[in-house]
Amino acid sequence: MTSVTIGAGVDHFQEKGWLLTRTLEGENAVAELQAWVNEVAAWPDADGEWMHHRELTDDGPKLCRSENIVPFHDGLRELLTAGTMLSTASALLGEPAVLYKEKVNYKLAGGAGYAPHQDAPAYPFIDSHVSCMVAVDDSTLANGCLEVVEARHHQVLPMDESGCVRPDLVAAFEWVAVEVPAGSTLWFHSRTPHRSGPNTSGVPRRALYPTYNARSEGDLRGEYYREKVARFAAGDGRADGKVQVSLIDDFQGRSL
Ligand SMILES: O=C(O)CCC(=O)C(=O)O
Repeated sequence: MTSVTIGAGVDHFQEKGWLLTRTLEGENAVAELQAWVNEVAAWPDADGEWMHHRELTDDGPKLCRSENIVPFHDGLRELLTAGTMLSTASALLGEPAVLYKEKVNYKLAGGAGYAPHQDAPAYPFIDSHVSCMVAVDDSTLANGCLEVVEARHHQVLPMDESGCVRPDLVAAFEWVAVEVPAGSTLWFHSRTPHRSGPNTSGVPRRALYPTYNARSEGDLRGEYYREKVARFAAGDGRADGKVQVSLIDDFQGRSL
């Protein structure tokens, strides 16, 4: 897979809190990425290794997220832990980066959206981190692309009881929908407010979401997943009929 470099995008990222880059060039590279994600989706539900989560849609249960993937997939490990992805994360953090966590959000037809939130409160152990969405399929308004608030990445905002941005702030913000073509990447700061709607189209909106932290804070990926599995096992989850996929309650999907 070939990739392009970030260039002068660092200034845009610092000012706005987000940046769109092209990660994969050519139809073959996108088709290969889609094939890799199909492979992950076909993995069986496993004990304590990768994690699959499912949501209830009007068409029945559907996969909504897979996590802890790179130890088990060579192609995705190479894409997310080396090359352009790692160098872009390092450029945006201003120091060498290391992968903290990774997931696929599938948002298949009829899949649910995400309430307005910042990622920072969901990530224990690290202060300096950056996330992105690598579009596996074209991400459009109809299938639930991300919406961001520009230039509001300087502080953690007041939250409601679910860990999402307080409704009065949500209403006051100007939300910008960012459509992302397959093979491109939307980078966003860990404090950039973002949300997304449900997939009301007939086509999937799959995306990879790697998060990177400054390597100077340590390689904490293993610790993150140990903590997450422990919190889920301890029932530190939702009792409101929604699926718990995160350490905050941003996902709006119904549980099976
Ligand atoms: O995939 C989406 O639509 C939003 C994902 C998101 O914000 C998250 O997983 O925290």
